[in-house]
Amino acid sequence: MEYTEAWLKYRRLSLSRQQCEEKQYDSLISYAVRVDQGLKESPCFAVLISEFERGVKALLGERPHEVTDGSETLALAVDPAFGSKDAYCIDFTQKDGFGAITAHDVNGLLYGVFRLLQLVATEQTLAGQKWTCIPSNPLRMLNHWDNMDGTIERGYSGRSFFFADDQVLVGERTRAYARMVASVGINAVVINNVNVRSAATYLITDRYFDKVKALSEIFAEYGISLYLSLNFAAPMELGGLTLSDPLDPGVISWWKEKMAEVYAAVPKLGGFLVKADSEGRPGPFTYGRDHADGANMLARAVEPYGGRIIWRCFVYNCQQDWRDTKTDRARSGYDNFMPLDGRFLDNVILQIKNGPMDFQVREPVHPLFGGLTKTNQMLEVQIAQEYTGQQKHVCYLMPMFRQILDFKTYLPGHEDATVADIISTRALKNANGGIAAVANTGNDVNWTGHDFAAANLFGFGRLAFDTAADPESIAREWAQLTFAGSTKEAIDAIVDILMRSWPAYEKYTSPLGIGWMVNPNHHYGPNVEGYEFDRWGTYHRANWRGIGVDRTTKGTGYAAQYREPNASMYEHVETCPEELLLFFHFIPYDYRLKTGKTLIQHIYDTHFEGADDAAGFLETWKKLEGQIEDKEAYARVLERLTIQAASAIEWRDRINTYFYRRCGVPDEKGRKIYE
Ligand code: GCW
Repeated sequence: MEYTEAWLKYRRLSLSRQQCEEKQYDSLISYAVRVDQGLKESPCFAVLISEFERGVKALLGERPHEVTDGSETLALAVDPAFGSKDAYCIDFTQKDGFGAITAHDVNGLLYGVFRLLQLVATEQTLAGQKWTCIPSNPLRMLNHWDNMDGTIERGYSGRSFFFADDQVLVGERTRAYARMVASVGINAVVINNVNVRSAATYLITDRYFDKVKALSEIFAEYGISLYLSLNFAAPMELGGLTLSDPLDPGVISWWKEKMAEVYAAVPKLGGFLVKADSEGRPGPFTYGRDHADGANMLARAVEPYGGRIIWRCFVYNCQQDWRDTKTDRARSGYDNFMPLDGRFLDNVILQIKNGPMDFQVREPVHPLFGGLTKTNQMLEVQIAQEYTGQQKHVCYLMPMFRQILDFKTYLPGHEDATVADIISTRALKNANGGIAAVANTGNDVNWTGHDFAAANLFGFGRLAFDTAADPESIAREWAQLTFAGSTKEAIDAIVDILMRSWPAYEKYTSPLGIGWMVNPNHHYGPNVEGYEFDRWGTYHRANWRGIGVDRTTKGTGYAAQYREPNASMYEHVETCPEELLLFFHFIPYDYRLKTGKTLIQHIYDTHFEGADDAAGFLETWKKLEGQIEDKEAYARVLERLTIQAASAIEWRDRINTYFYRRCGVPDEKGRKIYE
């Protein structure tokens, strides 16, 4: 086996005929298609029918057949009057023994089919039930950081299945991937790393057009648009120009011609993702231009083809001096992009990381959300667990993402607008918006290294489709689908581990929102001062008195970038949410938290608790031996939980020892802290 089917196993149900009838699964066997002839020719249509037949056959043991004489028990229908793009409704309430999936379009019908199969696979009763699903976000995207040599930047699941040896790979696994992510509603994928170097710069040349086109066509069958990351210096590297100034007429016409060529060869391309002026990548700053100049120049070049430019806001000074306490990396996104609000063209979307730093286990929400009022925006999260255990530790991120999506931004004129309202285009009435995740897949047999990390891939798709979805329900559904055939006790335990995993990871790593404390470069494992004297702007400022960064008006002023009342909330120690206390304030070790504990005691306690939690996950798993049907998955998870438990102890001891040595205050409970 080269790869698992992940949550698409469709294990044959062990229900009696009567149970199937009670749940109304018998109505899946004869179906009629109510779809216009033109739409039937769309690449996605054949796929959705074959998915439906294949899934029902696998689950119920009988292949459904199409009827045209009105005797069907299930209708698969496209009705453009229903909902909006990609929407579907699964309805088993209309008349006895009859069901329907009605979708706005063919892609919506594909999503409806996958969802119906997932409902059956988890043995839900269809009779009398209705599921109406209108996607929250227009764009539901995965960003792969795959390099053309086959490595993956921040990849923890093996090598790339899109590239090897500077070639584009198109094969069975491409299709299996597209199918898997489409089954949870993903509709856009960037296949190459945002750091576009060497061969990847040539993805927009005839060296790769055939393969890129083939890939885009497979993706299209699953309703997915292919996007590429772009090198801003391509006019120089490919075109032999002496500059890539976005206002230079030669550069402008080079891009126009280039895009004409690209879209002639790959007409289905959705557009491009751009990382510019960030961590050494080229960009408009070199020419004294700003990011609106850069993004709009490209946007004009792709506009005739319906293309989009997704422009990242991860722009900061990575040559900082740790002695400088005024420059604050957290401020940089807002400082660079807020003055440009309103200048971006309609087919530009700014892609903003969830927090102002870089995917730490806890960060405040990026202040550009709610700041920008006239700009298309996308949220960028990271399911590749760069800073959350690198898929060796279990860290289920949907509870974190829900908090981010639900954050109230106080967008002017829309007092209740959350991040979800902004990116979905509901609050701003933008042309474009959505959510992207840095992907966590590779060519490992289980796709994601840790079997449990697939819950983040599944969950991200589900949450992107429905930003109000409940993380625990998502986890349960994922566990039931992936570990089909295992005991109820096992499923419950998996859900419990997932739901406790982010809090556990937060407890045994850096405290109260301060972040970092990881080993430089690879970012795995504890190193309290690993980034303290470095150039990356990632400091915790711990000394003998306390720890934390003063980001109030007396400090770097970052807190003031938020809309009121958020700015005041963060400005004052009393109102700052405690989980972010050290992000915003320098706090003495003897400061009393709301629990009545001192800061130092809180640090000790959480680190002991977190390591105990990780040990508990392993114990639980050991007790489940024999209750997980897939023995190989059981063994893989056992190995990872063992690594995590040991690593959590290392984190606990290093952090506790560091602070004990700093302040000399002993643990009230007298537990072992190394001198
Ligand atoms: O800080 C980081 C990661 C880089 C990544 C960058 C980004 C792709 O460590 O590996 O580069 O974020 O988001 O651009």
